[in-house]
Amino acid sequence: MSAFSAIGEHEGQTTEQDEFTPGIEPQATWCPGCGDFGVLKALKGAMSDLGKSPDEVMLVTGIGCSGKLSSYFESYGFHSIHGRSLPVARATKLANPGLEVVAAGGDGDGYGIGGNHFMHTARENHDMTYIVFNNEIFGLTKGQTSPTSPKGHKSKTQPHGSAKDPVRPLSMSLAAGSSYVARTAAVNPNQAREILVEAIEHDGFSHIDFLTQCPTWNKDAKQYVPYIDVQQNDDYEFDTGDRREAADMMYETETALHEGKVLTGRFYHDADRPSYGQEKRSTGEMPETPLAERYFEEDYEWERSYDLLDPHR
Ligand SMILES: Cc1ncc(C[n+]2csc(CCOP(=O)(O)OP(=O)(O)O)c2C)c(N)n1
Ligand code: SF4
Ligand SMILES: [Mg+2]
Repeated sequence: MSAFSAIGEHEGQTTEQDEFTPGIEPQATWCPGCGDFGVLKALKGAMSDLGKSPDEVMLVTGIGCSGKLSSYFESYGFHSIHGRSLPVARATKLANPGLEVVAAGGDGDGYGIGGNHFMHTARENHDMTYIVFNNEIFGLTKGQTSPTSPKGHKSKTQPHGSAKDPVRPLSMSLAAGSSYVARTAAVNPNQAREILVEAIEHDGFSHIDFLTQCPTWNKDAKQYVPYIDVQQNDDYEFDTGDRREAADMMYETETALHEGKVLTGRFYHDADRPSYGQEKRSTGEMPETPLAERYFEEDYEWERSYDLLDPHR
């Protein structure tokens, strides 16, 4: 039995064993009922569906309960600092384009302190998948109001209720330039797994707003059930390839969430837009041999950027 069986697992339940379960910390220590378990399970399932092995994947996380994902998932990993998973993920992809890069963090991490990185990584269409665990709260630091907390939400930092309108993550993502945008929920594991497969396969910046309930610090929050899959429901017909239709659907979805209706699914997909790496390769600015490979060549002659500049021009 896992040494961590008292936390997050029921007595007698065995730890799931697969190639994406690390030997060092096989059992996640999130609280019982935490939505983060759903993300871990869906990610393991998606990687297995795609036939990936741990040494083909790099998972970069921010700080928060969500940031622990990289400890519980077997692959290359980097547990970075609050709001900074995306710059690390971008550098990784540029240095080693062969790696499947996934970045993950919380709503505070990605839509608050790391909002600037989110906007520009989407704008530049870096080829990676970004999972935002959206529990509408700062979980790790014990329940403060986050950028996605609904207006009026009471917490230790906003005891009279938040006076702020929450951010609209899907609309923000589309406006910034993400080429794949979806929302799923931990309570919807099959859809989550399918969406993750699509997002990882997409060549460009894929953003998934992943609704994850926090039963410990956000007791007022919905558990995100019942949910509606917009692709499975005739009331929601729109073209995920049409920016205007996608934008209208996203706005409706974000408004509905705070009225208690949970809409999930694929919202936008532009399969034609070249990724940042493709753009750079087409202009000859990306080296033929990736930086990660050159690093191990002992006699490689390194160029400095100032060597490329003509000072008299
Ligand atoms: C620069 C910096 N500021 C603040 C913190 C403190 N801090 C750690 S996690 C966190 C918020 C976590 O909330 P979220 O990103 O939503 O993740 P969750 O725990 O809900 O998964 C904060 C404010 C920090 N670690 N670093
Ligand atoms: S505090 Fe909330 S988000 Fe963090 S592990 Fe517990 S239930 Fe999950
Ligand atoms: Mg959070």
